[in-house]
Amino acid sequence: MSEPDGSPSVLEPYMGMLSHAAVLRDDGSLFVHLHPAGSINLTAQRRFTEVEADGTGAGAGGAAEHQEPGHTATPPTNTVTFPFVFPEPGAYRIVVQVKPGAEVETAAFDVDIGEEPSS
Ligand SMILES: [Cu+2]
Repeated sequence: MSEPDGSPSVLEPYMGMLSHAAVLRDDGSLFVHLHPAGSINLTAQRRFTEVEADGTGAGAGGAAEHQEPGHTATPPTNTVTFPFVFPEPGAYRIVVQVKPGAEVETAAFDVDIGEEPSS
């Protein structure tokens, strides 16, 4: 996220988290509330961490592994990422809230998750 002059916004935590997001499926069969560090259940969190660990091995990937949401000092950032695995193909809406200043801002993104390519 950026300021009008192009400089990176500094996101402020609110309600204890740097950002809040929701993932909804168009047929109403799924609603998940997410936080950047993951407020999802431990199994999903672990799965994500494993995926990350087995995957591209992005540098200091393991560092965030055992951080507890809301109990760690968050360095200033204008980027948030959410651990989430779409359970199945379909049309989803992702709603993300951040607080780059005094006001909370909300954005919605519609995504179509296709079938996994069969190998
Ligand atoms: Cu939240």
